[in-house]
Amino acid sequence: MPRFTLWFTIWLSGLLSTLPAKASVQPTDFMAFPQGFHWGSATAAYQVEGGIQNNWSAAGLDAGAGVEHWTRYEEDFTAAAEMGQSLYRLSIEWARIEPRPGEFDAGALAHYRRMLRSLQAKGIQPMVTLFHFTVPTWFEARGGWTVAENSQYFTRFVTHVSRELGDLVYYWNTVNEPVVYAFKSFDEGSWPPFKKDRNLALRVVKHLILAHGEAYRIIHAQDALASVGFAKNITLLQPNWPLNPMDQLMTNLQSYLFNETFWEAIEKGQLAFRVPGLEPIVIPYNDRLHKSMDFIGINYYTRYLITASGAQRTQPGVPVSELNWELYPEGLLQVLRLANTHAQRLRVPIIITENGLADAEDQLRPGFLLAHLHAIWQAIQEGIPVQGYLHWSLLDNFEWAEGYEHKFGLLDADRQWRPSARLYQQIARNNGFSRQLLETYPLQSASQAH
Ligand code: IFM
Repeated sequence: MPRFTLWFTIWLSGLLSTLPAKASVQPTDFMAFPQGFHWGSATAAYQVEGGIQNNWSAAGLDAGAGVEHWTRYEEDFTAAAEMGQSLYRLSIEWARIEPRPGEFDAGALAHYRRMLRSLQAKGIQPMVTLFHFTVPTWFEARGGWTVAENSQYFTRFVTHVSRELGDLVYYWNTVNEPVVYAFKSFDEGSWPPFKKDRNLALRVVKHLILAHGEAYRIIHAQDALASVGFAKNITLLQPNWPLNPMDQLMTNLQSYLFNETFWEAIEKGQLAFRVPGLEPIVIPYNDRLHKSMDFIGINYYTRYLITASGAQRTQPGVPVSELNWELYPEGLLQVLRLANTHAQRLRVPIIITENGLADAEDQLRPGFLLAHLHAIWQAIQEGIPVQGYLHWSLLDNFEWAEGYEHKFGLLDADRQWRPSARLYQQIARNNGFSRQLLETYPLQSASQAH
């Protein structure tokens, strides 16, 4: 192909990728979900439990008493069950289980067993996350995820937990939003250990990819039938000026790094990511990594527009959450189409492991919820195998460096149901929703606002 034609084709396909997702399916009178579809919600230990000493509390970002989920889990799970939820995602706090290297706390483990049993008694299947941004202080002191050899400590923890809790768990997430963690903690420097070194961030991505592969094999050695994946944040990234080839180029680079490296490494069992001036991520073929994924977990929140300099912008004048994240439900359909290309290659289903927004007044959440569920329903009509939706979050919680100000919960910290919790209950119990309901709670989306 002549060089000009090649560049023109690349540029044109970049341009076309920025068009709003074309709905292939129109809403029907009742949008039914497949039988057995999982309705649920997600939390993470440090954000809700309270009383945890780890690298965050040591770094001055102490979640304190949390929202006392550690002691109030019974009533929280009762609320989830009443809401019609059948899947609940929680994380196991490594610092509780292994407060000192090699010393495992049987009491903490027994407590998590009680929590898992309580879920099961209420007809809710647990999904357990093993690394959700927090580590014990002793692990951080040894260099944490920046040191390749330290992964052995994580795999020792995974071995212990999967042996002790495996009989109660089918769904596992090895890691949560690994690339977000790597860049917040080691490039942006806003999360512990507050480093600003892009090469370190890339190294952490590499170590987390490899740690995932090991954890996958360890869990499967305990239970061949377990379903093991990881929760990957996928933000829809589009060029700020769709006609500008430099914006397109930077978007492609960021999409690959932030959204696809993990999936690609697992599909091929190897990775070679090279950007001039930065440390490459090179993983030679590794059979423990190859195809180490039983489902694709997606955390979807928003979209960013990417400039040639690499900045991530929010379109001005569009509906946003309290955290200024654009509400862009159409993006979820686009993300699901992208994920489906990987799901087809690996022959695995997809689960939305997180989706939600900060909205204390619950003004946007009902429309947000319905619009995103509508996008999922459309994806399912297109044949994309989405098997579950977990709302972030069941409860208001500790939003990392932002603290407690922003409210993501279906329930508030006093366990009052927000109106959207009732709405979610209605949807989960009916396994779908009517067009009339969808139209009752419109969410003015970004593309409509243009
Ligand atoms: O609170 C976080 C969660 O821990 C990971 N995903 C995004 C959520 C909202 O920021």
